[in-house]
Amino acid sequence: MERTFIAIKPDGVQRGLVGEILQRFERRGFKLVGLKFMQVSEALAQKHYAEHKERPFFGGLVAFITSSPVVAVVLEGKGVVATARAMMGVTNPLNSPLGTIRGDYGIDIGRNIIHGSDSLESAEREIALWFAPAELLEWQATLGSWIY
Ligand code: 3AN
Repeated sequence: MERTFIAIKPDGVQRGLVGEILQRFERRGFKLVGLKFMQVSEALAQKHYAEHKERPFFGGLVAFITSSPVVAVVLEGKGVVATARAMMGVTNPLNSPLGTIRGDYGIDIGRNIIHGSDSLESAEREIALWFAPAELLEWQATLGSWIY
């Protein structure tokens, strides 16, 4: 089943948006398979953003993502990579439609609340970078047996 990597960045955590963001993905029907609250190391940040190494904002990006804790998430479900991106909005919150996470809560491109993998290949790379295999849980809902 398809999986994606999501990070709620320091601005999302500091603004108290963790529950709101997780709730949107849960309500859409995606399944949590990995979830942790963590301080990002310089080394992890540099690897995660390696494709932006030559961009002028690279230093600021690494400094920001390592500045205070983030929530790292792996979601599973049909089409989750593209649908999670659609739910996030576009890179610049000001251009993100209302109803998206960035469009509802963001203003600044450097403080755009959330990261989500942009392709199946990125998802695979980012999940392996952020999570150890044992941190990704295989589980099934058994609601039918105890909700009446
Ligand atoms: P997205 O997160 O929408 O896939 P990318 O991969 O183009 O966007 O950029 C990665 C991150 O770099 C963005 N989430 C944003 O925080 C930051 N970023 C992108 N463009 C700029 C910019 N022009 N100025 C400052 N930060 C930027």
